Formats: sequence, structure tokens, C-alpha cells
Amino acid sequence: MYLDNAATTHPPLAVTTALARYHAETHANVHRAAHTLAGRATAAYETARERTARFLHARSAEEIIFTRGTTESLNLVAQSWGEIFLQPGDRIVVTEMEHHSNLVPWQRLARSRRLELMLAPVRAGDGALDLAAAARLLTPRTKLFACAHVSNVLGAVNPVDELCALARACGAVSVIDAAQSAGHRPLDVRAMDCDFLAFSGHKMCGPTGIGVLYGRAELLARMPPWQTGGEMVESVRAADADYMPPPLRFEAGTPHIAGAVGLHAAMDYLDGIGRDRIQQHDQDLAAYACDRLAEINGLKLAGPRHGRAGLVTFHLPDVQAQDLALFADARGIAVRAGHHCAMPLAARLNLPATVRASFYLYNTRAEADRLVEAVQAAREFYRV
Ligand code: 7TS
Repeated sequence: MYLDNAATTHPPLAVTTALARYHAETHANVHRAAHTLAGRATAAYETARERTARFLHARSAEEIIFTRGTTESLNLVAQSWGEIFLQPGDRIVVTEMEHHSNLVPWQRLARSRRLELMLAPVRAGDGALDLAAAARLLTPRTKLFACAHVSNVLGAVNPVDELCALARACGAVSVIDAAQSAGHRPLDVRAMDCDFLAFSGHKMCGPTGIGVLYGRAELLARMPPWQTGGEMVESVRAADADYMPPPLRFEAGTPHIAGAVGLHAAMDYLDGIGRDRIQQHDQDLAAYACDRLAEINGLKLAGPRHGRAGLVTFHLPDVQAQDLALFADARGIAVRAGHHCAMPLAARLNLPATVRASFYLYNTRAEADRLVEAVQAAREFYRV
């Protein structure tokens, strides 16, 4: 029984079949050779890009860059956008609840460009973002605001529409880390009015090694490449080169063609079910698990009690999270224990290592019940 979907998800047959068929029937390198197979592979890759644009409601496929995942997408923005749009003394703002991959790239950029990096605080207790404090940090000096749509630790859902509007009002670029939301709820980058949005295929029933960076066309057009080599150049002379326009400018080398095909199948699969239905299902399961876990004597829940996304994080004060997770594993239940790659958040909320159960469309209430029974059994076993 798999309850570690915030880490990665399991692909359905529709995705593994699409991958097998691609490898058996279509595989060739893209954008170069004139032969028929190369044409088919290029068409499959570019169709996946168009599908991704529709998935996000982007204005055009040129706004979709394929990357290795959320981490690479965020590093791309930090390195490429960060190279030309910043002056020493500028401010960039992220939040205290970020996954390390939406914090460390900005730390590094801030150090190398001599910027001021500020963390918008979360509220003690439930860890919700303090909106008024975030708004105070968004001043005309602020050039970039980056935040998670859904926290991978707390399950808190940030009001990204409002935050992007605040960023825009002070002239800052907005970056949304949608790793925990893209496969779990409908996304519309135009309605959200963000400038960049990043997500990973493997957290939404797709393959590992493929992810997406959405970027507003006007910004991408002005951004320099971040990696160089084949594919991303128009013409090359001995001493210099002309680069391709976006998105190819940002895709140096042979891309993960099969990954894009698998991601396409995953998007079709999720939309065939309906992302609004998936959202409801995941949230219902997490709310149910929360209510049942809250009845366990001494158990401490992290994150908001209401309005949370499809995951629940908790600890038993006298049992190490790692022991609790191993106890669950012995009963065939996969959950994650630790700080969940968000150490500043854990420090801020005084959270010890915690256990996280994260749900997806294939999980059931009966599985949530088994989790609760395992935690109860662990309490008895450890006599707490
Ligand atoms: N941002 C958030 C909010 C995440 O939850 C993760 C991965 C990432 C970024 C990075 O994604 P990647 O695909 O580039 O690795 N989160 C987790 C997690 O919670 N447990 O394992 C990975």
C-alpha cells in the first residue's frame, strides 16, 4: 500500500504502454535528421509540448520548456533569468515553507549577485503563509517572488492568484513551484497570471526525468541560454553562435523524448478522469485521515486542519518518525519520514522529524484506515 505520492507516483498502464510503443515504434533523435522516423519522433515530442500548453492553459507551446523536473526548471530560471534581470541590492522573496529546490537556487543566486534574499514567514502553529507579512516584503525593490502552490510538508495551499497579483503590482516576476499541485488540481497559468511555473512528470503519473518550465513568452524571449550545445543553436561560427528562439534555446542536447511522450499520456490519463475529481478525492482522503489520526492520543498533526491538499504529516512525540515509518513498512505501508527537504520550515515550526502520508487517485479510505490502525499499533508496541 503506497502512501508516498508526494515523493513520486506510480504510472498507469496508459503511460507504460505509451512508453513501450514509443521505444518500439517511434524512437529516433528529434529536430535533426530528415528520415521518416526522426520526423515521427519530432512530431511526438512537439505534440507533447502542445499538450502541455493545453494542460496549463498557456498561450502557446513556445512557452513550454521540457526539463528534467521541478528542480531543473527552478535552477533554469535562477541561472538564466537571474543572469540579466538583477542588480546588486535587489530583493528576491521566497517563503519559509519551500522545498529546498525552491530555496537553494535563490540562495546561490543571491550570494553571487549580492541580492537580499527574504523569506516570507509562515504562522507559528499551522504553518500557513502570513499573507500580510508577504505583502510587506513585496516592495518596488523586489524583483522576484517564488513560492510553492502546495506545501509538500504541510499540505497547505497557497493563494497563488493573490500572491502573483501582489508580485505583479510591485513589478516582481512570480515563480510558482507546482510540483505538488500539477497532477492534483486544475492549473491555469493565465488565470493565475504567474510568470514561471515548474512541475515534475513523475509526481503526476508520468515518468521520472521529465519536467516542465512554463515561462511567459515576453520573458523567455529576453532570457539567455543556461546550457549550451547542440539543438539550441541556429548557426555556429568558430568564435560565436546564434541561439534558437525559445523554447529550443533552453533545451541543449538530446532531450528526454520518451519522457515527453510518457508525460503526454499521463496528462491525457489525468484529464480523462478529471483533475477536479482527483483534487476532491485526494483532499477527502487527507481530511478523513486527519480526522481519524487526530483522535489518537498524543499524536501531533502538522499543517492546517482544514483546506489542506491530499497529504497529512504527523508525529508521535515519544516515537522516532523513522521508527514509525519502519513499523508501517513492516505492515506493507509506504510512508515517508524525515524533514521532507524543507529544513527551514521544520526549524521555524519546531517540528521534529515527522511521518508523511500522501494520497493520490488510486488510494482508498480503507488504506487510510490501515494507516491509522498501524499508528495505533505502533503506540501500543512502543507503549506511548
Ligand atoms: N518542490 C516541491 C514542493 C516538491 O515537493 C518537490 C519534491 C520538488 C520541488 C522537487 O521535485 P523534483 O521532481 O525536481 O525532485 N518533493 C519530494 C518530497 O516531498 N518527497 O520526495 C520528493
